Amino acid sequence: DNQTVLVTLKDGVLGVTLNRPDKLNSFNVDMHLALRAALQRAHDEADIRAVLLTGAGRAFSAGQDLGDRDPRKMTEKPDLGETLETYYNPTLRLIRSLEKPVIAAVNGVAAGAGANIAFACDIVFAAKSAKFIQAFSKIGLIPDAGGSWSLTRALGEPRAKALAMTAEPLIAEKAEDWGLIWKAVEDEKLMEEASGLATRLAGGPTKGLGLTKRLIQAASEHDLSTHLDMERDCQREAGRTDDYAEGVTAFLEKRAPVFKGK
Ligand code: T3D
Repeated sequence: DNQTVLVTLKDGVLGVTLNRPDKLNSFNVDMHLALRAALQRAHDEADIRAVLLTGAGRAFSAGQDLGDRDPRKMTEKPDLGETLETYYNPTLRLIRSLEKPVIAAVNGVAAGAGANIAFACDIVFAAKSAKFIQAFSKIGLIPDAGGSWSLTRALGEPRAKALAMTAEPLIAEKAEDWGLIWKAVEDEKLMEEASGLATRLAGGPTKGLGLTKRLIQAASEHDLSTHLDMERDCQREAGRTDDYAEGVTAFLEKRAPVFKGK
């Protein structure tokens, strides 16, 4: 079976596994399209309330499949702007615009666009043996898949520049210390922890979580006053959900809430 992305749906969690382990889950056109279809499905189906993204084998993803970029087999120089626009950028936009939690379980090395796709996710767990590599500078490229944006926001210019220019591997525990990911966990606990949280969030107040994502992503674009207006509007929406009524009722009845995601 040569599916480049494996998809499961359980307890409201869409499990998405990048599946080209022999190539360290590097991206070819098939894998791009399959990942995009899975993310689009998460947008379209109300019973999907969280996404869990991981990789098969020993890597999360080694970024672009460089076998598909062999200059010795090309007659012209490639237009990589076009490939970003056609393949990487739609995926990045789908992850960021999905108003449901997207959790990454980084099971091994995440290099190039592979690292930056992980950083685009909402909550990133990484196995302690995993490392993140901004491999681009080794081959003369710039950090793409949102990396020059997400690294700078999370780390500030000094660390973002050094990671990008040196391509030095960043180990999972340091990525956690630096605030680039949520948690580095023991390798054997990775999937248990990440899927445990995905399942918990999939049973959460999906609308409220989605509005929370929207607000936090917009925060750095706004001044406080503009953002207070946005919080007002989002809270108005959250306050009208069935889940809010359920949350307060459950609190008053001293029981656990049962959220329906609307
Ligand atoms: O082109 C565009 O559309 C623009 C977009 C660009 C986005 C990008 O992501 S550019 C960056 C591309 N990625 C890289 O430059 C990373 C290349 N890979 C590595 O540096 C290393 O493989 C790793 C640090 C990720 C892992 O090292 P290691 O020593 O654990 O494994 P390895 O032996 O290097 O790799 C194992 C196999 O996977 C090997 O194949 P083989 O020899 O066993 O048949 C290797 O060639 C293959 N592999 C690893 N990464 C890629 C790859 N094959 C194709 N493309 C790869 N990116």
